[in-house]
Amino acid sequence: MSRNLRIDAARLQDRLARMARIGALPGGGVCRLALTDQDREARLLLVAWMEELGLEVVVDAIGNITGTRAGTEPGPPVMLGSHIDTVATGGIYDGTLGVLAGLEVVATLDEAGIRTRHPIAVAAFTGEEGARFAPDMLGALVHQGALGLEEARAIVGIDGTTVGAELDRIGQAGPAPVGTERVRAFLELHIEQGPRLEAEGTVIGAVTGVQGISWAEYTIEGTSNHAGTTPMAMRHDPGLVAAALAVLVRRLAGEIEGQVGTVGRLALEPGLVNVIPARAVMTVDLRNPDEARLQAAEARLGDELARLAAAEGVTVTRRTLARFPPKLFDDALVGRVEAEARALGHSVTRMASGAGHDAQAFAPNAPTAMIFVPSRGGISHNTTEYTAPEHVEAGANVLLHTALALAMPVAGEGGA
Ligand code: HGY
Ligand code: MN
Ligand code: MN
Repeated sequence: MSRNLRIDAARLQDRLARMARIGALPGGGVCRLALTDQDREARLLLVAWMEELGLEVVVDAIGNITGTRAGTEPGPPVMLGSHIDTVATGGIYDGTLGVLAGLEVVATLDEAGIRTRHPIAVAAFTGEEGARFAPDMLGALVHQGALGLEEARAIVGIDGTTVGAELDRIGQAGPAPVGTERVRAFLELHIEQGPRLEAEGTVIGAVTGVQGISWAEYTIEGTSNHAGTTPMAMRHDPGLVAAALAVLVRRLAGEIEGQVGTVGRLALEPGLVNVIPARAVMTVDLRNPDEARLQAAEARLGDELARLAAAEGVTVTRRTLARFPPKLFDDALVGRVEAEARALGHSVTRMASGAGHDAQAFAPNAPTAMIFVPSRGGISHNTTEYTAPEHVEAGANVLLHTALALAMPVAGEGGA
């Protein structure tokens, strides 16, 4: 009977629309940077929805929010998690879809009167994006003990604040301990944020893992001087080296298989038309599904940057912001996602994730898998991010049935 169970698509769309009003940008999209007032408002709404659903809500010391639906047996939950923080020019689906679809799974099971042997938990992790406070997946890493609480609280953001100060300021440091909770399995529904599913006309991605991520911040110090009077041979211009580094990042992406590279932030100081910069501060995001190739890209970039800096007579300081090797998900659980998608009549393909996700923090400790749905035009981290309602519904139904299979419905009850 539970095979016929389906989520309430309109209710899920209503929650997405309500959440999208928090941090809404004038032209569309949202800005809910981690631990800002907008993030706090979203957290309060999420907790209110969890309480309406009768979930046992726990907030841990790094601000991760977990709402748990009891099973007939105690024990580690099947966790459906993602994030509700966004980048500054974010869409309404990145992260938020996975958390609200988790609530929809709970509401659907409640309506059908289905109990499960194992608990089902819905989780929203602090600071997944890493845009304000690096690294990304910060809250999930602390939750799983891969990053220490005090180390995380001490992280300084792009605006000079710290995680701890902002967490305390918005009153989101909870009583629950971190680092020790284990789950029975971890599932994350997420938009693909890339072009593949749409290009192939496929509705569901059964995600096999996440590619390696290397984030670094470079501070390049030179000699500030007059733009008109300083002979070119006398210059020590960090702006030149920064520009050459950005061109190098693009070149590496063309030369190393599977490599992508991005310069997302670049600031020149003092940043005036007639002043040779004193300093350039920039970020480089390198990713590759293959660890050896990612290391080769890092080494090539380091070597060429040293040569550029020596030639221009500037100094370079590198600060690692995030570094994750590629992570594989649980093959059997990926297969389960495929099977549930097919049973629901959806096309499905196995694929790797180009983006980082909270799921990768759980992969070493529990069977973990992700479900992707298409992003229109492959666009994300952009206010025009969009996923069609039928794809939202399909993904949430795959999440429902995969979660139900893992949490094991109690026979003979409700829709079971
Ligand atoms: O950058 C990422 O891959 C993720 O969106 N945090
Ligand atoms: Mn995300
Ligand atoms: Mn994102």
